[in-house]
Amino acid sequence: MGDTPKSHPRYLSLKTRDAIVAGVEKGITSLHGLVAHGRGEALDYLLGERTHPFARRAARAAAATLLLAERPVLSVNGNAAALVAADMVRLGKAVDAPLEVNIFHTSKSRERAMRRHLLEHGADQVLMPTRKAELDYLDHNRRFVHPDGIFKADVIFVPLEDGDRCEALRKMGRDVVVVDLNPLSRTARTATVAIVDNVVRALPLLVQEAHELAKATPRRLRQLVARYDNAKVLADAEARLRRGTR
Ligand code: PTJ
Repeated sequence: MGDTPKSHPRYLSLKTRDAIVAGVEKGITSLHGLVAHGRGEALDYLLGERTHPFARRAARAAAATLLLAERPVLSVNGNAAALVAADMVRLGKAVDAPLEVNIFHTSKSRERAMRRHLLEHGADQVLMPTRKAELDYLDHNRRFVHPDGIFKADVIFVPLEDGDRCEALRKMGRDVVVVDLNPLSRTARTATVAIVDNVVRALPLLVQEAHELAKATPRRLRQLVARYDNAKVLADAEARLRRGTR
């Protein structure tokens, strides 16, 4: 995949780009996903392409929130499927949550390709959107959900997307854990927990946190959630972003 030598100073970034392009070629990622990825790259560049303490704090609270959930569901879109399919599967096993395909840019063939891709990466079960259950407050494709998945979930994990579904789910009383490189986005601002980091770094960290907290008592998990301050995390992330590469 690609022809980037390991010695290239931007090797990791270029390999991630190869993965998103491969997602488009495999019919998993939309062309719009390339544009979204470019925006993410620019923000990641300003964040120094590394995981900051504010993202670590959020990842810990995110893992605790998912472990405490009664019906957690991990939502997957075309970009997440291309970049972090194996880690999404690992996270699902670590917090005992099914994966559910949910995309903005309507395409049945892409939904099917994503499902195949997730199964190839070890998923036991992949829930698909249906016409039997719809989320409130949304007029587009992401409102169609699985009746036993997102529709009934108390906590939904949403890696990188635009914010209207996060807002809708919050209005419906659900907790939403997101990954988004943009601390100013509606997704990050309306989420219960926002991990401001690249999904390619945030997902392995989240899996690690979920494993580390697996044996924690519910009391300890509730403490972690209660002490978490999403507004502070976003303020720290924004301050870091504004400092840029200096
Ligand atoms: O597969 P679909 O049809 O559901 O479409 C998915 C995309 C991502 C194309 C769609 O949800 C979309 O258009 O999203 P936006 O509005 O471009 O928002 C994407 C957000 O994710 C932006 O805030 C980006 O900064 C952020 N982002 C992009 N790449 C990454 C990222 N955040 C974390 N890690 C990344 N690699």
